[in-house]
Amino acid sequence: NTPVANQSTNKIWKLMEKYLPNTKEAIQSSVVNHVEYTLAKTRFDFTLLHCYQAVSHSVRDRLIEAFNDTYQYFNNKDVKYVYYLSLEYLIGRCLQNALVNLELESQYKEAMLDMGYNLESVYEQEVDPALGNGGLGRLAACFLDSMATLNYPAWGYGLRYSYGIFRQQIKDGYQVEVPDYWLDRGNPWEIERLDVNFQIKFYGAVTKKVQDGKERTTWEGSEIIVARAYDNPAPGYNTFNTINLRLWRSLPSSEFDFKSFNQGDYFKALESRQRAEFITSVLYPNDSTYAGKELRLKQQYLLVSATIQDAIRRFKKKRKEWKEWPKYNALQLNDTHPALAIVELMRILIDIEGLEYEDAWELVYNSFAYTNHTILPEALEKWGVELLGNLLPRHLEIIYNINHIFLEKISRKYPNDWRKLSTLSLVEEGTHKTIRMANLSIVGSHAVNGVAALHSQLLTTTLFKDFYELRPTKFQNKTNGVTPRRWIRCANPGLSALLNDVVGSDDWVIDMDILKNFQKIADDPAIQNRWMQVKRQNKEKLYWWVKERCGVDLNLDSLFDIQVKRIHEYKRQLMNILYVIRRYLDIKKTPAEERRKLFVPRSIMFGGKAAPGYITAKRIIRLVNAVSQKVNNDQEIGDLLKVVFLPNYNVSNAQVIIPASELSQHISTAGLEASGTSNMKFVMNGCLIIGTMDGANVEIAEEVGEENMFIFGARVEQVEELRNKMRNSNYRDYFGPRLTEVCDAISNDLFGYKYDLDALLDTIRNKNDYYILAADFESYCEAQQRVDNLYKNKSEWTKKSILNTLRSGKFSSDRTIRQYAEEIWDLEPCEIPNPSKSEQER
Ligand code: H53
Repeated sequence: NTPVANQSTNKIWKLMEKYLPNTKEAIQSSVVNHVEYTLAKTRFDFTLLHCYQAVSHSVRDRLIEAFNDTYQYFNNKDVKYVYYLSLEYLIGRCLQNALVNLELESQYKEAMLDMGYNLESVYEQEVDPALGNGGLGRLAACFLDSMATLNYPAWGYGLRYSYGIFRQQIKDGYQVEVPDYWLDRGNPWEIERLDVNFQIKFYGAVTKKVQDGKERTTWEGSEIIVARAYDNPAPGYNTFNTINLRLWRSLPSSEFDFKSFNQGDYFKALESRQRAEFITSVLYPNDSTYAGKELRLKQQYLLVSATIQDAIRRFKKKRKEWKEWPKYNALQLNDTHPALAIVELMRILIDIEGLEYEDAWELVYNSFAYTNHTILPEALEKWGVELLGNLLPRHLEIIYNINHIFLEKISRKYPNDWRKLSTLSLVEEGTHKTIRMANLSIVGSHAVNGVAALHSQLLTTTLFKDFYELRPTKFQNKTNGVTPRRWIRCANPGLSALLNDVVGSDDWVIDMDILKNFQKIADDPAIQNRWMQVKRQNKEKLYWWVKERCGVDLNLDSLFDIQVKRIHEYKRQLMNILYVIRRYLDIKKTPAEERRKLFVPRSIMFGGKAAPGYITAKRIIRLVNAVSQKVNNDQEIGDLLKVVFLPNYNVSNAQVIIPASELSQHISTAGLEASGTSNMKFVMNGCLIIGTMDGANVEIAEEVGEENMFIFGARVEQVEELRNKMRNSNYRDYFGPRLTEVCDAISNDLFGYKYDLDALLDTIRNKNDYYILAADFESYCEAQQRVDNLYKNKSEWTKKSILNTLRSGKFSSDRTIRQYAEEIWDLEPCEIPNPSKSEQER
């Protein structure tokens, strides 16, 4: 690949230095070029989908210019990088986001309209890349947006699953999972890097040899596959910086099963090639529970090994000494899923680069940091030593080594404290011996953080108490955040225009804190009116969405009350639907002429996926649909109450649902939701929260004021006592009369599906009600009453809605990322000069 002659390469470079112009004509010609030359379409077989593809390619061209320049610039400036390692990225649709961030949306809108296309309907053609389950994956996507926008030199690393999270259909009220082969129409956003491939080894054996008086360990894997890079540019807003999300895909290596080929066993050899491709084929659909499957461990190791090899290759190009590794590299673990990266870097440094153990450890320790996202015991990853030792024998050995050295330190510090030794150990002893990935992550990292103040505090006082006492300065808090670019600017154009007028510019898009300065507008009747109009338009959009997908006609004057999130017992969708039944029964009991006076019309919506194996969660969906069926068809009720299950909740649907909501529910058992992030999106969009003092709700209350929310329920300190009270007592003693009546109605088959629904109720009746639903039910009902009372006063409600938005600045992921960069990564921004500002012809 040597260039033919210097002169001609210079010529190429000169030509490449030019940027695509963004005039209407230039945009149109680039779109048309892609229609003709990339898609090879004629005017006779050209559809809206092709239009989307051509527009996306044309936008991608512009992204690539920025993306190439960005890393070139970073490289020249010799910067430190942060590597964000995550098994999940829930990025959602790309086209609008890219146009907004490149500040080209209006130009494209005009150019497309002039050719007869409405850009919004073009957006609708895009399928969501849904390579994540819920909060953790969406957080990673918001972080990429903020890292790019704040000009941090960053790389996102993940896996390119062929199947993202399943598509949810509702059949006869039950969830049905349909595979999401999101790549079937191609993916115009990614850049396949045919030349970026790394070998990944599995299984095999470890051997020790003495070389020059030193013991050298080598690991020969017996299965070798390849990880290939697919790059996904992530543009910043109001900057030319565009960073990369590099996703790995597993492929067979060329040497793959050479033996079978040579022995003429063609089919056996092909079979093993397919096994290699299978590794990145599907995302595990569990949120906050862990699947101890070998395939999942292979996925984790593939991400980790390819990423570390890539980072090392990049570092080696700098020709620095190894001791400078932490100065140039920060590695952030998004939960314990990529925790093997710690071990993989140790292995390479010791076995391949020949570093001494202690020197290698120092580099690892100073570059790694770990974010914990949950204290739920069922989510904590523990790999059986047999499984781990079989798949990655050398890694298990290194883990034992790390543990040995660590426990020696502990026993020197706390002699004979067996309890401490056994809780701190990386190894959980027992009939089924396991490796605790959280302990490994803590021991191997210089910083450990929780994702909201309450959660971080709980980590240090409960789950990681002993680690905290050992080294308190290691533990930090980084309250989550969400990007205002996607969650206001893209999702809520009406509110964006209003905020532009209030502020006098669109500066709030990169500096949400300035909104605080405009709080006096909350009382202004003209602003309030406009605010209500915006909400009304968003409600209309959702109205049509619901009508089309659920066949339900909502009352636009009703209160839009929404709970959308993964279905989980701790999130207590069950409490919400039991309250809906309560309300239904109360309406029925009230004389018809008094109903409208006493009850505010409500449209109560639920949405979210249940993990395919989580039966209780699936029954909750069944109950919501059973209630919906009954209530929506009850002539007596009319539009006073509607209940809807919104199918297939995902990022693009969230962008319609959230801006339309007036009340949103974040009602987890105190102490169990680490942070929550949709609560932040709702608040930004002027939605009032009904919620418990859990996760980031606590900080939202601090920022917007408790008087602007509907807080209820037990506080975290009270939960254990309430549980103790219920333990070994009959549910009839702890159910209040209101809850009893509701459960009896279900058991008396008012909604049908008695078998499923009784089994569901048994989780609160006969299983000691671990999530203290019964204990919180009364105070929840009271909070709901306060909601009704306030909604009757439109002006007061709107005032609170406005204040929620204006005081939500803290929850921008820009704030979060700045804190990570300054307090954990020690990372400086590096902004590349914007050519549009220096080049007139652009
Ligand atoms: O992570 C979110 C939190 C949320 C928490 C969630 C999460 C997952 O989505 C998956 C696994 C896990 O351990 C935690 O439940 O509270 O907001 C982002 O931090």
